[in-house]
Amino acid sequence: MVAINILVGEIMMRYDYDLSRSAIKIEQVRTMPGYDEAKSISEITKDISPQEFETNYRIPLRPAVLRGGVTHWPATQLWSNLDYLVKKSGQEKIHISKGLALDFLLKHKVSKKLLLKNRHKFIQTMTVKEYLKYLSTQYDPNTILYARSAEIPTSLLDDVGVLPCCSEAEFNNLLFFGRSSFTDLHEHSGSDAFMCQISGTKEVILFPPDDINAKALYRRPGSNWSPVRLFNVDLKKFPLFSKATPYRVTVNAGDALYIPNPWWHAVVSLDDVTTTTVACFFPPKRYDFKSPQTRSLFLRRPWASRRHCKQEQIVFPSWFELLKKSFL
Ligand SMILES: O=C(O)CCC(=O)C(=O)O
Ligand SMILES: [Fe+2]
Repeated sequence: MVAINILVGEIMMRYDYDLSRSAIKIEQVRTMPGYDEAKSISEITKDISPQEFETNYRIPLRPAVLRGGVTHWPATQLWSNLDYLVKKSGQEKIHISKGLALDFLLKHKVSKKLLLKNRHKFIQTMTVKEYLKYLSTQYDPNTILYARSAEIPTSLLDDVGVLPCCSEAEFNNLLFFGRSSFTDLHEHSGSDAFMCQISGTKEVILFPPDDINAKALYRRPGSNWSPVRLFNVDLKKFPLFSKATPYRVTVNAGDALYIPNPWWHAVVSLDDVTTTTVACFFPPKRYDFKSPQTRSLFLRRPWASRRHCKQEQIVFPSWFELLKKSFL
């Protein structure tokens, strides 16, 4: 069976996936059922103390936007100047994804192994200079090229810093750099994150990771992507989506959005300009075992998760509790 699946996957891989999809616009996302009723999330100032942030947000796993949270990073002053980026990092290589990640996953129903093996089909490598040229003078809204989850060019690393309310956390930083970008509905498989907006404005639609949304977003065990496309929700295929409970927030340049594990979120550019986001991933202070994604994560990766719980002094629930909550 496994061999057949791999073979079918290999054959399907010969066809390009949906490269013809044009850029997703905020107006399309606004047609999503429940968009107008979406709740707002807490807004806090950047000088919140680490203790307050931990007690009110990290431990209860509540999202919040830190207005002006990264204005002290040099990147917020420097990176909207494309000449600066060319001068500083023009010759460095950057990985660019073609099309929408979820198009690829849904169309080919691929395993992670196969996905990695065929990376070259949907990830293109170019220099920062070439990519900037594409964004500024050769941009075509019918071909989505987006530096999604790319490594930050080494020469730009000094332009980003930490967040004082979370300064002890070891961040793993990734870059989202593009124009009219859209990232499909996903969650971070056990990591907390700060979405730090460096230039341009984005809107984020979030859903709490509870049982209602697991059903409404058609979560499949083992996957951190929802198959529901927020820019074109097919209620015939996904009727339970009408039960989803969205939140939404606008993230401006200089803001940092705290996305606790494992909240669902999708991210769309609000304007047609070059935008940069640095996503900082870090280990959570707490896991919520009431969430179906967390239970499934711990059942899938028991030893890594157990070690992590020990390091972070999180109480690891009994196997019986995990199984009971997952299947009953
Ligand atoms: O900016 C984007 O396109 C996606 C960002 C994101 O998903 C994140 O910061 O976790
Ligand atoms: Fe994300």
